[in-house]
Amino acid sequence: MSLFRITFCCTNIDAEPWLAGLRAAFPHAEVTVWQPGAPPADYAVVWAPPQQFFDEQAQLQAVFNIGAGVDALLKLRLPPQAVVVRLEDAGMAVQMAEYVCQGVIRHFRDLNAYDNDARAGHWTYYQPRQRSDFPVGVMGLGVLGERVAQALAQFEFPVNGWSRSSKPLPGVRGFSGTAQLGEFLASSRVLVNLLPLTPDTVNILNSDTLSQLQSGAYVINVARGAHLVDADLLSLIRSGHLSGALLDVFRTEPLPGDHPFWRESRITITPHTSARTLVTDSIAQISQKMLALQRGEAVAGIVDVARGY
Ligand code: NDP
Ligand code: OXD
Repeated sequence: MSLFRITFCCTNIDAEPWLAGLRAAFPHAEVTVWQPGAPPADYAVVWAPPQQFFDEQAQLQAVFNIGAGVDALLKLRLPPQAVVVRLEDAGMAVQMAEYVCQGVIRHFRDLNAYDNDARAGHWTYYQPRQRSDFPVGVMGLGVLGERVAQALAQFEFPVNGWSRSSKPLPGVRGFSGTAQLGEFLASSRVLVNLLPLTPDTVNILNSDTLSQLQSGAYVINVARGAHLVDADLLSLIRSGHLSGALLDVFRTEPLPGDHPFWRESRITITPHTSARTLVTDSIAQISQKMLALQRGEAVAGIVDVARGY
C-alpha cells in the first residue's frame, strides 16, 4: 500500500483514541491532528472543522464526517473534488431505537407521573391507555428512522413513517412528500423527528405542522434543534394541544441556562446524547471505506451535497 496521509480535525473531541485506531488500521499511513500549515493530506476525518482547514487542505480526496448529520459541514466551502462521507449507523441506530422507544414508552405508560408519585410516597394507579390510540409518526426513514420505526412496531404501536420518497417497510404505514405530510401528521399521536437538517426541513416543526397532530400529541426531537420553532412548541404545550416533548437537540447547544424549555415541566431535556458516535465502530466503518476508495471502489454513505444529506 502506498504511503498516504490522513488528517484529523475534530472540534471538542479527544483525538487520542481516534489517532490510535486509525494508526492501527493504517500502519503505513501518516495520521496526524491538523494544525495550520500542516502538509497536504489525502483523506480527512472531521467534526465541526474551521473553514481554514478546507482552505488549506484544498487537495483532499475524501472527507469523513464522524456523525450522521452533515448540516454544519455543508455550511463550509468544501474542496469541490472531495467526496463527503457520513457515518451510516456505526452503532448509532440501536442507541436511537432504545432512546426513542424509552421516550414513547415513558410517555405512554405515565412513568414520569409514577416517578413523581413515588418520590411523594404515593401508591397511585393511572388508567391504562389503548395502544391503538397511540400511533407514532416517524419523520425520516433513513438509516436511523427505519430502525426506530421497526423497534416501535415490535412494541405493537401503530407506526406511521414519512420520507421524501416512498419507502415501504413492514409494519409501517408509509407517507411521502409534502403532499402526504398533512395526512401523516393527522394520523400521529406521537411525533419523532429523524430528518436531516436541510433547507427543506429547517423549522419544519412549527405551529402549522404541530397543530395538525392529534390532540394531546407528544413530540420527540432527536434530529436537529433548528427543525423546531421553540416558541411554537411552547405555546402548543401551554394551550394543551400538545402534552409535552422529549428534546435531545437544540438551536444552541449547550441549551442556555435562561431558555424557557428548562422551566417547562412537560419538556424533558437530554444533552444531545440519544445516539453517540462510537469510536471503535466508526473507525471500523471509516477505514473500510478508505480502503475501498483507495481501490477505486464505490462506497455507501456519500453525501449528495446539492440535496443536503
Ligand atoms: P438518512 O440520510 O439515512 O435519512 C434521512 C431520511 O430523511 C430519509 O428517509 C429521507 O428521505 C428523509 N428526508 C430527507 N429530506 C426530506 C424531506 N424534505 N421530506 C421528507 N423526508 C425527507 O439520515 P440518518 O437516519 O442517518 O440520520 C438522520 C438525522 O439524525 C441526521 O441527519 C442527524 O441530524 C440526526 N442525528 C442525531 C443524533 C443525536 O444524537 N441526536 C445522532 C445521529 C444523527 P429519502 O429516503 O426519500 O431520501
Ligand atoms: C450526528 C449527531 O449527526 O451526533 O451523528 O448528531
